[in-house]
Amino acid sequence: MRTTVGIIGAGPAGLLLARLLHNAGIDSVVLESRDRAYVEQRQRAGILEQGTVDVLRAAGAGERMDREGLRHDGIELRYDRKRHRVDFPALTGGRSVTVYAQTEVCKDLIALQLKEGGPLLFEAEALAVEGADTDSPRIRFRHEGREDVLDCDYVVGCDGSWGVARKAIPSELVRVFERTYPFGWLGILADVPPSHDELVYARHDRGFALLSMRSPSVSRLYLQVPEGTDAAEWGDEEIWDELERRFETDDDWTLERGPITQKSVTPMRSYVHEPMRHGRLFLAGDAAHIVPPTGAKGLNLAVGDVVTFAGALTYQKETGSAELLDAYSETCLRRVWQAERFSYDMTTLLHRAPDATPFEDRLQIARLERLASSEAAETDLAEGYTGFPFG
Ligand code: RFL
Ligand code: PHB
Repeated sequence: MRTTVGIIGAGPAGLLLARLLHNAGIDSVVLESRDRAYVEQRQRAGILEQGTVDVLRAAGAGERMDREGLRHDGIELRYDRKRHRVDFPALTGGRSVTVYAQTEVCKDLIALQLKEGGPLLFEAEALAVEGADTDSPRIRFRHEGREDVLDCDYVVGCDGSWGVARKAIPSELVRVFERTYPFGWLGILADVPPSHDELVYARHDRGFALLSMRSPSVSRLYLQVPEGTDAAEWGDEEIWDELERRFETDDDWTLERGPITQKSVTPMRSYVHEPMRHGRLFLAGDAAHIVPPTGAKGLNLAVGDVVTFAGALTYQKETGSAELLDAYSETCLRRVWQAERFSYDMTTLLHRAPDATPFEDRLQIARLERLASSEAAETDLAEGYTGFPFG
């Protein structure tokens, strides 16, 4: 098999990249180790930045998102039993975000790819990338019990945080920047209308809590839990009781309960792999960087990377110049580090570390009070949340 761009991974990064290349008249093959149902049902991100929405729409993948996605013009910060709303359009010159689940983005892109795009092979596991620093890199992969080779002009590793692509970059050229957090998120899906029409980010002495949603009838909620927690340790009523405590306010706001249909724990990590390119191998999305989910940035960063790659390759095709491809890593990393900073700030603003001192507790409250009383501070949050420009 041979193609122009070999793409490893059919998460949002790989699927959108295949779509963007198809629209630019560049052929590609996507190799995905899991089956289609698994990829379509993996519960993850929920928030699309304005820029991501614009890209999906322009790529012809926005039809259902435009019908079913929920536009959100703000979030609520909750602390000390008080509520403070951050109004995005007012602070950012009209920007907002959209609640449309990653599962739905993936379903839409898979359907389009199978209908109009190049090959998308499920249960095709990439084993290694070879010849990254030559003009003809290859992906060795296993599909239907056989080993095969995909010869490419370029390889893009969109294979997530545990992928194989980045292993093809010689370790002496790599720098990894990393931080783990001593807590994780217990996430639930519940068949109950969200108790608030916008997301609620709550700081509480017992730990962080987040109220989000998947649709007008399905809530998505998260609780900060100690690192290493097993979701099975938490009973359903116990989860609701704890959420209720952390969201409590002085007014008459109440949390509606409903049947919990899914429960899982996500660890929290910040990670950046530099560089994001070696020869003709490019890394995109979680394969190159991880952010803790507090800033809702992961999927949006993946979109930024593949938009940058598709633009650079198109430019090369049209002008013969590899200038933008050569600048890929630097271009992406500028945006990545802004998102790392933002996600770290949101995480440390709202989570309670197990060894937090009373001094740090007071500082968190002071930071929140500052956000609630200064338009400059609030604007900084609104700009970060609605997203930094691509490219
Ligand atoms: P993915 O989605 O992990 O996809 C990688 C794909 O590669 C496949 N793969 C391989 N295929 C072939 N051969 C191999 N050797 C392979 N190894 C792996 C995998 O099966 C998979 O299909 O990475 P991608 O495309 O870079 O997308 C990144 C996003 O998934 C991720 O950043 C977000 O989900 C992060 N995230 C959030 N991002 C947001 O922008 N907004 C949010 O609100 C948000 N909330 C979240 C999140 C992530 C969470 N978890 C579970 C980590 C909430 C949570 C709880
Ligand atoms: C989600 O809905 O899954 C979600 C929303 C906002 C975040 C993280 C996750 O910051």
